[in-house]
Amino acid sequence: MTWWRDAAIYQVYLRSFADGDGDGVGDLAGLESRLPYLRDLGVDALWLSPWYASPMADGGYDVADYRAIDPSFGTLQDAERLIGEAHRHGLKVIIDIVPNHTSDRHAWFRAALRAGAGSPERERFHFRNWPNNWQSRFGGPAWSQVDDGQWYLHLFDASQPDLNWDHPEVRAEFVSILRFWLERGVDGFRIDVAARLVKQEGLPDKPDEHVGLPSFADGKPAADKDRPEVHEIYRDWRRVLDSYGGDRCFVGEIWLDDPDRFARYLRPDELHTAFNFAFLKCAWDAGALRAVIDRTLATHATVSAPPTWVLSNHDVTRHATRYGREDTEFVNRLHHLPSDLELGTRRARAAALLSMALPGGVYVYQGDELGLPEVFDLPEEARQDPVFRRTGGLDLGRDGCRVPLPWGGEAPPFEFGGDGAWLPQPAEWRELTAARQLGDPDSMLSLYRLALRVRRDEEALGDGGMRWLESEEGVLAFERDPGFACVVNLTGHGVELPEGTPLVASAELDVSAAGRAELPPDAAVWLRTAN
Ligand code: TEU
Repeated sequence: MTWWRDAAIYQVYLRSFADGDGDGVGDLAGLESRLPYLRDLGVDALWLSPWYASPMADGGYDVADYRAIDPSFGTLQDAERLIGEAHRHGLKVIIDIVPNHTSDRHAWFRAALRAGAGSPERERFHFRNWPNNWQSRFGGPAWSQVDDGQWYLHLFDASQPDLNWDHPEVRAEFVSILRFWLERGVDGFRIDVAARLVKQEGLPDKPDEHVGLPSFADGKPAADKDRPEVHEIYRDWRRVLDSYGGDRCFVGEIWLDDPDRFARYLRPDELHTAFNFAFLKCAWDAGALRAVIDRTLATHATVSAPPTWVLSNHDVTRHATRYGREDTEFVNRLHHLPSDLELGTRRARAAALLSMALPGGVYVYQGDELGLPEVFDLPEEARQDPVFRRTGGLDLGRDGCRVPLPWGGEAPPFEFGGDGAWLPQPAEWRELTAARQLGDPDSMLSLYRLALRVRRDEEALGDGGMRWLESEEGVLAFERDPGFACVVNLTGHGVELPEGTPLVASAELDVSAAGRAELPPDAAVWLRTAN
């Protein structure tokens, strides 16, 4: 049994977490000062979004130097201290690795620009004399032209040139980068766009490529995705990782809809875990959720990998907002749709209990524990996501889920640090600060703290199996041994609970005169059952 099989992992989006030096941008000093908060929240590990030296054209997913920390976050020494301090607080540290592309400021890309067409320096990237029809995931063509007329491939922003993974130097370099950080004590890596990296030889046109807005509906193998050779890379990486002891792990960011293709990444000699985006994308609907849960468990059983349960991250509209919409089907474009935040919050509370009760690991994106909603009305000049720019504002992009955390106080920046945060926080967040919620037993934060503590203490939770209990339509009820049940009510009316003692409830239970407890709509409860 290893920690990553059932860990609660908290995603830190560093520049929006806590600002230690007062420049309005989160940093390592800020994170270090909040480690007690994270320990008390009850999570087991942190996943830090990229902290490397970067021009921040894509929030750090554009890496200029994989062995240096961005000065806005701190120094390499600060990072080493952070790893040690996190460990001292009982928290593992997973860092982000971005192997599909570098920044255009990376030494290799600068050398490639200087050296010119036909040079060996250009072979580490995908330079050609003419583009193909591929589109960027952020909108617009996936090719940009350089001064001498050649084009280079970028599946994301033009500032993120794709590396050529057929090049032995690229492969060797990433093994060396993994070693660099393993030697500094990191406990694992989150692999950015893990199914990409390798491209089909000759970079042929894609038959079904369409010009348009970015989309998450890209779950199919293609010339630029899920190539068989990518698995060789992870087998190599796994050997390297395992040589540092068996307790470190990989988590893959894999947007593939086909469960069998997805599971191939989780074979015993590849990645340990991957984000469950099928769950993240699922509507707030009992039938749909049950189908996703069943499929997830079946898929992971074939490879003995633990599932993960993810509700939000730094790329998607926050789930308190998504769940408050009339139609909770996941939408690709992050446009503002009307959302009832009270309803969304009630459902987010229930979803938290559901995700933490299911077998495997669970992810908490910073701010989930405060019930933060998506922020739509950001001033245009504050927006930084390249998606916003590349789509000419037709897609608002992802800044709205990256607004800095409100820690305390009555007005922005809510003790985030400094005079103002890099993205302005809504004034209403005074109701949602961590400080205020700590003092309120009914707050989202109090629910997360209680549930994570129970989850940690409760033998039945975490890794293992589950069994559906009989229930009426619209109710999810399952048992985890021994004697632990979770019931989620997605109907529009109260439902009678099975016998048992409530341990954690997302909403107040109605107790009838006859003594039987009723679970209100859009609520969940954990019960200690008789056996
Ligand atoms: O995201 C990969 C990705 O393809 C999507 O989640 C992307 O955000 C979406 O298609 C945009 O509409 C990863 C990172 O999580 C993301 O933040 C980075 O921007 C991206 O890779 C590039 O490194």
